[in-house]
Parts: sequence; structure tokens; C-alpha cells
Amino acid sequence: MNETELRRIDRTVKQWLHMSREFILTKMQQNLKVATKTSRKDLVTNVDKENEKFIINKIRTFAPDSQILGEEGFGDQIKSTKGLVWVVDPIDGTMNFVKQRDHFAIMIALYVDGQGVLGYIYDVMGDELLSGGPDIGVFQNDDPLTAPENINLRDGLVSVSGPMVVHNYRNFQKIADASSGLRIYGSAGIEMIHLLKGEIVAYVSYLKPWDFGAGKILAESLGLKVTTVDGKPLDMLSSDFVMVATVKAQQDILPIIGSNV
Ligand code: 2AM
Ligand code: CA
Ligand code: CA
Ligand code: CA
Repeated sequence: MNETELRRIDRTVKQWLHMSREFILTKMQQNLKVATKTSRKDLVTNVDKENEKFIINKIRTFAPDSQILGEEGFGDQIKSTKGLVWVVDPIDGTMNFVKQRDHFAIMIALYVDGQGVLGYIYDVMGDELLSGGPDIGVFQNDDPLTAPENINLRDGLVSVSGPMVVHNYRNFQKIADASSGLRIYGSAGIEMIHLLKGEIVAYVSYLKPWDFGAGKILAESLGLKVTTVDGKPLDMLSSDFVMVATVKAQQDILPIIGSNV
């Protein structure tokens, strides 16, 4: 894809994201319809569903030949990553959205033949959009973002999902202990934003493709490592224990995790 085409898509996706944010801000002032999915800790609201439909409609009109992977099921059943594949998480951090009305994000990613091309993480209440990709660089709103410093685990904050702590998955306590401190934000997108800005050095969580699709593109564009917790490449169509980290923090974490496989 040439740069003119990339920039045209980039401008268009940003317009959708601004409309999507306005939609969420309006809807969240009304009563939310909240339902559970797999457990009482796994929620979905009418706004998640309506926002996914909104974004998917925009994609289908703009690029009808695309395949779309959407969390709430309004996209396609995808078996191959050939061609244009869009990954949509209409509200990342639904629990935060319901309980706090804050700390949640809209995420969109575009892959072409399995390669990450453009990623978007929009912190709705902070009105902060992280966007870009390997060919155009990464932006924090309109400002170019430089690569975060390559800090080791000992000298940086580490972040994980709640279940990692509750169940001590994959020797997580030792990872936290070896770091400068532990943070838990409750939204994969918000955690990725902290990583991209160099505020934390690693994030470890069990994630689904729409949780890491956008973050992977942005993080790799800034020289961060995005792999399974065992250091293997991620499969775009599967869930896994994912680690996003600076090069040094990844090297520090791999042996700790390896000791508890
Ligand atoms: P979601 O809000 O889009 O579902 C919370 O720790 C983070 O993990 C959120 O980014 C959340 O995304 C994601 N997540 C993935 N699987 C989940 C599950 N089964 N239940 C709750 N959150 C989940
Ligand atoms: Ca969800
Ligand atoms: Ca999510
Ligand atoms: Ca979601």
C-alpha cells in the first residue's frame, strides 16, 4: 500500500473515531443496558454493540472487500488473514466504562495479508488518540511520538490484568516483585497507551485478537516487543498470554516466566 493510500485511510479512520467518541459520550449519559457474557466479570452494554455496528458499517461502506473481526460479533467469521482485515474493539475496558465512566478506549486495527498497517487506540475520556503504523510512524493526537526508552524491568513499572494477580498466572508475582512497581488499569488499550508513552516497561495479560490488534502495530512501530509470554510470535486469530515490553524488560521477564511453565 502506497503512502497516499495509507494517509487517505488514516484520515478516514480518524473521522470515524471522532464520530464514535461523540456517540459514546452522548449514549453514556443515558441508562446503560448491561449484560453478562461468560461471567459476572465479563460485561457488554448496548453502547459496545451499537458502537461496533457503527464502526463496522463505516468499514463496509469504505472498503467493501474487507474482512472484519469485531468483539461483539457483528463482523465476519475469519479463517484466513489474506487481504484487508480490520480488527475492532468498540469499547475496551467495558468494566471501567460501566463502573467508572472513564478509563476505556476505542480500538481499530488494519492488517493487510497478516501484516499490521495501521493501529488506533482512542482514550475516550482523556480525548487522547494514539495512531499510526510502521510506514507513517506513531502519533499522540497530532504530535509524533518517539520510541520509549529501553528500560529494564528493575527500573520500570509493570502492568498486568486483574486475573493475572488473582490467580498468580505464569509466575506473575515474581515479575511484579522484580520490577519497580505494579499497576493495573483494567483496559488493554489504556495499558498499551502507557507503554507507548514509556510510562510502564511491560504489560502481561491473557488477550484476544481485538485486545492486542491495534496495540501490537503501534508498539512494534516504536521498537517494543509484542509476543506470547514465552517469546513466540502472536497468531492474529487466536487468544494467548501476551507480553508487550521494552527489549530489555522482555529479556528480564522471559526467564522468570520460563521457570514456571
Ligand atoms: P474488554 O473490556 O474489551 O472486554 C480487562 O483486564 C481487559 O481485559 C480489558 O481490556 C478487557 O477487554 C480484556 N478482556 C479480555 N477478555 C476478557 C474477559 N473474559 N473478561 C473481562 N475482560 C476481558
Ligand atoms: Ca468484552
Ligand atoms: Ca478488549
Ligand atoms: Ca470490548
